[in-house]
Amino acid sequence: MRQGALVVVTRRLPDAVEARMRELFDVRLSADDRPLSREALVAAVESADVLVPTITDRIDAGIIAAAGDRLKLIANFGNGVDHIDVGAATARGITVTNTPGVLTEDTADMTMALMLAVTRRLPEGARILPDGEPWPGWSPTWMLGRRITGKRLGIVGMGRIGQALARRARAFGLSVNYHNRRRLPVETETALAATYWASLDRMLARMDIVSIHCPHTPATYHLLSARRLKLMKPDAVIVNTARGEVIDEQALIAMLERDELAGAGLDVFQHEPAVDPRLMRLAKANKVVLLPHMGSATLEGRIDMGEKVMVNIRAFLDGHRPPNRVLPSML
Ligand code: 8YV
Repeated sequence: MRQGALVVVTRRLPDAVEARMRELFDVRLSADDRPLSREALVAAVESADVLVPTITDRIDAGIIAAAGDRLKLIANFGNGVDHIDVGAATARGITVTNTPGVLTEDTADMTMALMLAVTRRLPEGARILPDGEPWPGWSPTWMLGRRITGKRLGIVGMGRIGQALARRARAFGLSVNYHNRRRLPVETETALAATYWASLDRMLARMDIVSIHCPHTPATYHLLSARRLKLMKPDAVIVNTARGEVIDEQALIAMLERDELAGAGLDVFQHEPAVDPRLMRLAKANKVVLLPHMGSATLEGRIDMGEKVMVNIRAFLDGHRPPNRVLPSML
């Protein structure tokens, strides 16, 4: 890697991260924080030695093909890399890194928050007083939600975030169930009091709450298909803080409209940032809670993500293997 390698960052990052990047690298930062157009992204990969993208940049095979010979590292600001064609990058000798581990707890917190928001009707309740509706006072039968203690939680994808959710869920008195490509070691299962279901279908049919925590890969696209969603109990709730593509969103919407599921808490969508208008209508009818991809949105988390990005770039520029390399075989 030549001296004075140019690092191009596609979005604004926390001030502390940008300040440190200026000290460490010859860096071109985003002035206006707008998602880059395809043309702007092409221009970025033509001139950069290192690109720092986010989920808002679609780095497909076409973008990789347009990259200049200088581009050697894509240091993603984020954990999921489904917006990057890692195979195409690797084939061109471009290394890809991500930021695992530092958004685990924040995302698990947000999952619990969404779970409670749906079951205890938080957004609906929180609007009543500010909206100026007359409130005659407490009533034994008004605004009743559903208890989560004693219910069965099914975690789809038991990696770092799934396990962090399991720890929280236990404290809330939920029974923890999970489905994963690989069964966890027995010590981990015991520590989490988690029950493994080899069959996702069977697990779905028994759960009160299902929460998605697997990455989006070709193998998990619409993992929660129309057929599988129909296996769920009509009073069950689904929560997704992973990727919209893991659930067949149209099938989910149709079921929610027909009251074939009790509710959903969604932080991610299949065509982000576009959100299906039918979902908006369901939210207005208080059948779903929608968040604009806020799972990892804490200042601390974003600074930690920036740190990881910088460590990966520094190691790479100094000729070392960056700690958070993503290989096609990992996906
Ligand atoms: C990130 C996420 O903030 O890291 C991830 O995979 O989904 C987000 O919470 C986002 O991807 C930033 O690129």
